[in-house]
Amino acid sequence: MLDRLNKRPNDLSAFWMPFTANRQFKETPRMLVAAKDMHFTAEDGRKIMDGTAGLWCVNAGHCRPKITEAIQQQAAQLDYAPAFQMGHPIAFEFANRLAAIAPEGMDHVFFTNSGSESVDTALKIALAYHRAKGDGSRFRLIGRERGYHGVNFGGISVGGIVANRKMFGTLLTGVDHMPHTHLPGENAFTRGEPEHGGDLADELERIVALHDASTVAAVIVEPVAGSTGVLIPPKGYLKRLRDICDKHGILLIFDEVITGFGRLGAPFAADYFGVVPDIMTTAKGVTNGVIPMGAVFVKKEIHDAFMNGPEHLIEFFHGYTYSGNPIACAAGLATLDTYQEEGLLTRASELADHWADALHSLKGEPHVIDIRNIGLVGAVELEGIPGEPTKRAFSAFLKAYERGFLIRTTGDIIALSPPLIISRGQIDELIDNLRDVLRMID
Ligand code: PXG
Repeated sequence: MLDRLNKRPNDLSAFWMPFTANRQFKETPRMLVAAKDMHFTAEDGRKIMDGTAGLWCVNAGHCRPKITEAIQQQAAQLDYAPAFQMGHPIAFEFANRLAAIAPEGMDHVFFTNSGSESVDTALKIALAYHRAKGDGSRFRLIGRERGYHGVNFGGISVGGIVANRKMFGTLLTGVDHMPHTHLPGENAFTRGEPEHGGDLADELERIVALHDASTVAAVIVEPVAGSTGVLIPPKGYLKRLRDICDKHGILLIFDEVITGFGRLGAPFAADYFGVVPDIMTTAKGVTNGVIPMGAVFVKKEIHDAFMNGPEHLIEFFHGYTYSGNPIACAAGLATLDTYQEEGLLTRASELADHWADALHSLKGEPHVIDIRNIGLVGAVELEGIPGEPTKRAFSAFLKAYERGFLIRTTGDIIALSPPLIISRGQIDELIDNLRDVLRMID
């Protein structure tokens, strides 16, 4: 019988792996079999430092006892309860606890199972909200180039990553995109928020003028774009988007799937930047990445707009079999306890300077053309090999893994987002390793 913890299954073919070069991976698999705090264990027994909190989700580090126990207990007590027209106490408790740490006024929480579902839920709430208010001509959704909002149809429609869109037909109609804010010429090697590009928010005015404000329902952006290589908003940019949306009665959605739960050093990016959206999408860190879950936060006014018709009728025709799943809620409550007991929702602010110093010490190393940082997020952009984009960064990824460090790459950008429990010494270890790797690759 297969010992699942310790042995590689001998046939890798059935599992069609997500966002993976399947054939290449299956030739030389990289298998993880255990994890604790800052480290994975690979199947050959090597410890691998997690420089990316899994996929930006394991904010409290791995296999935290409180979360593990909560899941075990909940699975033994109430494993599942129907999500529609039935309730169970901890879903309400968890929603209350989330609302209590959310930016002011974001009082209501809709549960999903992933970031992609949170995004599609948020877009549907935005459209239905305007209709509920008798403003059904507001049907347009505005995203941004280089935006990542998951992989469902709504998310790829407002998203701005060509590879995620081009294969999949016509997508949603009535969508437009603002330009991205990445200005490598002006802003290279900036620590924190870049000086240049705040005025790119005015492109929203132009798009709104083109379509007429009366047709625009919502604007969705990642406060810090993660997946396309850590694009940090220029100074004043988000505030300006907020003002333009307010002026035209357009809802502002922040996709905080990555930035939520302490990544920037405040509970949410909305807190960090002092700009509160109308709807906020989250997932990942909501359960420390341990159980799939997402949560969409909405302002009271939006929620209340739905609570109008006859009381026996369903107000919002939307939801998932696993919305507010008991085990996910138990994991989420224990995650919030862990974050709060250890001060993790603000710890990145204490580490941010050390993190920035360490990262920016890589300036001048081979291939490095830009370094960006905010909170406990960093990006090191490499010059691509001519005619072979992505190859150089991927070889850095492979070399780092060989040396016991997990990093992420997107294009020729290396992205780092370690668990928020990382020590200063471990930051140095991670960056020193990356320095060695940069010196080793072609
Ligand atoms: N919105 C944002 C802003 C995200 O970053 C999603 C939505 C979708 O979440 P789900 O749970 O459906 O995957 C994401 C996901 C990477 C990477 O390395 C980023 C994500 C997922 C996997 C890898 O940049 N972000």
